[in-house]
Amino acid sequence: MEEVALNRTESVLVLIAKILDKIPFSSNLQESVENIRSGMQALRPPRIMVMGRSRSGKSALINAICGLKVAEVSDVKPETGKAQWKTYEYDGVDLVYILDTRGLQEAEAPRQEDRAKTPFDSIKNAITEKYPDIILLVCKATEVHAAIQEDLSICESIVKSIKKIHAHRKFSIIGVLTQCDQVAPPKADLSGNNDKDERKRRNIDDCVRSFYKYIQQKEELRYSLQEAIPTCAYAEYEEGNSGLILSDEDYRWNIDKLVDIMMKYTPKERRGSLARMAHIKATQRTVAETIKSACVIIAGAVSTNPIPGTSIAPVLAIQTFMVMYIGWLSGRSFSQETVKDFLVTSGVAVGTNATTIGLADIAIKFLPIAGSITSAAAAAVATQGLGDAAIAYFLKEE
Ligand SMILES: Nc1nc2c(ncn2[C@@H]2O[C@H](COP(=O)(O)OP(=O)(O)OP(=O)(O)O)[C@@H](O)[C@H]2O)c(=O)[nH]1
Ligand SMILES: [Mg+2]
Repeated sequence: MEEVALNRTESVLVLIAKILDKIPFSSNLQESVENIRSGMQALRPPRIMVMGRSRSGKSALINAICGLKVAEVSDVKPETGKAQWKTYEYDGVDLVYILDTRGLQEAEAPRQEDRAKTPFDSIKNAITEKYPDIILLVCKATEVHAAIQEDLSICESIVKSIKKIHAHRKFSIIGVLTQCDQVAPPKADLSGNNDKDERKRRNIDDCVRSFYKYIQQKEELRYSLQEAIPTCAYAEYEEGNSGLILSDEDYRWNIDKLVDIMMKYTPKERRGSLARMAHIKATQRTVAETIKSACVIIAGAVSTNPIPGTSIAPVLAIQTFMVMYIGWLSGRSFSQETVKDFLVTSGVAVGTNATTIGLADIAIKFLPIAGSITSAAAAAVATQGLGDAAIAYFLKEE
């Protein structure tokens, strides 16, 4: 019975929550408890709000950050429709939630398809429903001086609404200058060393300074503005859904720096999901190690306590959670399937049929006495071994 229940993702989380609740506050396990709790909180993709004029390169930027073609880059006509949180996925797994507020300049004009009176209302509905983790304020480098004041005024009223609705939340605004390859002189190389290249970079720096200054002039934006950064997002991708970036056609510039900045200003408990989205192995590994260490400590501590209301071994629940989590960090789904895949493919469960493998198999492999472990040390060692194997499997260096 327990196994059936545990096969469901939420049941694992419920079990873990029960285990953590039983641990007395202010014990020396508190840090590990907190790390697991914030790990659980982070189990949703990051929410990124992208504001910018039509054709400024918002969709291209999202793709460049993910390193995948998740968003449709519009070729000629600006897309219309209501602003809503959209899920972008890879391989059928949710990666990131984007609120794309297209065409700021048109924001005041009513549109028929939308039940809300104006696009501004529909943006307001979306942000009432869910607050953004981070806001990217996008402007095409060559349009910095092209009447962006009005755009910024609209951004300001949107940000004001977010602050009113989600008063207790903190969020950061990052200014992103896009399409910097288009800044004069035309043929210069963004990372090159000759005079022309340097002239291009100086021009880009000028654009960044102006952009930053313009944003700062808006009071509501000033306080949340962290940095402004120039980028180029241009790249070609494989055909089909969520195609991978083609390395021969990868002209991205400064995107890694943008992701670093996003990481820096994202609350700690949300960094894992950001690293997952942007495929940053180093951060994924750091977060995985933190979760693993916490799980090892908690597994050792609770190995002899039964979970109230079930006869499942707490160590088993913690190990399952840990493997699911490390798999999730690598971009898989947070599910039993991910655990099965690891057990079968990594050779941990040699000779076991992939379709029938269950938690009992994990227990047999890693717990000296499946279901009723009695030694804290053995539980910790088994969990450590499993965690290391999962990190090696899901987050191996390329
Ligand atoms: N040269 C160059 N072109 C870019 C870059 N980023 C985007 N583009 C091009 O700019 C055009 C618009 O890009 P999108 O990403 O669709 O712009 P958007 O802001 O999402 O547009 P809407 O969804 O219509 O509001 C496309 O033709 C892109 O290929 C860049 O960094 N460099
Ligand atoms: Mg777009």
